[in-house]
Amino acid sequence: MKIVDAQVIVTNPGRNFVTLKITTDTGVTGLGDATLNGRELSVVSYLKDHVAPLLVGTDPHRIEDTWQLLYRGAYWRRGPVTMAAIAAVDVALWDIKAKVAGLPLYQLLGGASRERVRTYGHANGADLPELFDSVRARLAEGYTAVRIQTGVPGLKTVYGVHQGTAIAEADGVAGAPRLDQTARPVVEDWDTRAYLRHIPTVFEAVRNEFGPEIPLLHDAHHRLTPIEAARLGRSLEPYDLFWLEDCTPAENQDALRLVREHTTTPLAIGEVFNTVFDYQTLVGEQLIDYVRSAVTHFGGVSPLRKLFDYAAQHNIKSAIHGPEDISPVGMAAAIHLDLAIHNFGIQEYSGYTDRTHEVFQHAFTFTDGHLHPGEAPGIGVDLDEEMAAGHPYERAYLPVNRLADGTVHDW
Ligand code: CS2
Ligand code: MG
Repeated sequence: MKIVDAQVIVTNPGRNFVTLKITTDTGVTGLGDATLNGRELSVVSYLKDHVAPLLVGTDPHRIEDTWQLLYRGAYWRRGPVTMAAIAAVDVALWDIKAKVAGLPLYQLLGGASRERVRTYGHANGADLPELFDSVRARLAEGYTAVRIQTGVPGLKTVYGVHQGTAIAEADGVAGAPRLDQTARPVVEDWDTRAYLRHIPTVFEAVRNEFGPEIPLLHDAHHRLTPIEAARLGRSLEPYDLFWLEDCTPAENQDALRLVREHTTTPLAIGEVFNTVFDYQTLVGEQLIDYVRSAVTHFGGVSPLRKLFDYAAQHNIKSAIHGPEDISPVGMAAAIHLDLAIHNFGIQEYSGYTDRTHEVFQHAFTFTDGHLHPGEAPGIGVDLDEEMAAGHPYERAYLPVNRLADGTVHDW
């Protein structure tokens, strides 16, 4: 079997998605997600100009060899662009292998370790009444675990909440970071002291309203120093969080040691990480509880499986990044992996616009807050190319974040 074509398809059925389609001489095709939110076209070029010519003529069954060739052979290793491109190839090749075997991908990864995959959804509100409505909406959709993000008094716009309107309602997609279609980043504002004062009061109110059972999560989105993060973790302990996410910019892995020493709130990190090397200290010293990398940004199913096996030795669980900027192709790959591994924790899932479900027809299903990859051979996603072409790329940025004096802060 040989690869005869590798095409990159860009479509915007509500937001930009980049998909690699690999075609073989037997007519079997495979899809991989290469979406890097806000920097999409860099991965398109990486794939089209540099990777596709290397793939044509090679054996699609040699997934590990192709992965190593693209990773080591480029000499310039790691980084989000490189690893998103490699991820797309890896997932497309797994899709082909599983289709040839006539099995859903999870069967090739060891088979199901559970009946279905628990997810969490996003609840957002500028203030408590709006937040409570949003939590109720997620519960009504069937979610059994909810991430809580709110506005902070005195700040106009905060991550997860936009201009006094819960993003879920504004964009029709739960938790979607608002993209500025005029192609300038939205500027949000930030005050760490105000945030640290406010957040424990929000969790107290949510627990009073919704009770002790429901798992609650929170994303600090890389904005705190280690000592601030330690304080937040400690102040949230009475509210029994499922996790506190990205409490510091975690590329400094040593920072988490201090956080860990001061709080028993579980910690989740890693959506911006690309390789196992980003986790060496964090996993090796058991400084975190959940690894957050996405199939799409971590080089694919092959290396993420290896990370999960490494994490398992340290009692750390999976929590694959699954916002709506991971396409249904990347999401499907994640769900197969979730179903197969033993140390599954939870899967993030915010749903997609109706148009996205039309463009990417998928076998995976969402019922009662749980996902299942379905039984279609491969990863179980088909891309309607004609429809995709009807929704062309639009330049869009993620927001940026500034302090009151204008200083750029982590977003
Ligand atoms: C977030 C993401 O889902 C999450 O936990 O941190 O929404 C993140 O902001 C986006 O994926 C950025 O593209
Ligand atoms: Mg996050």
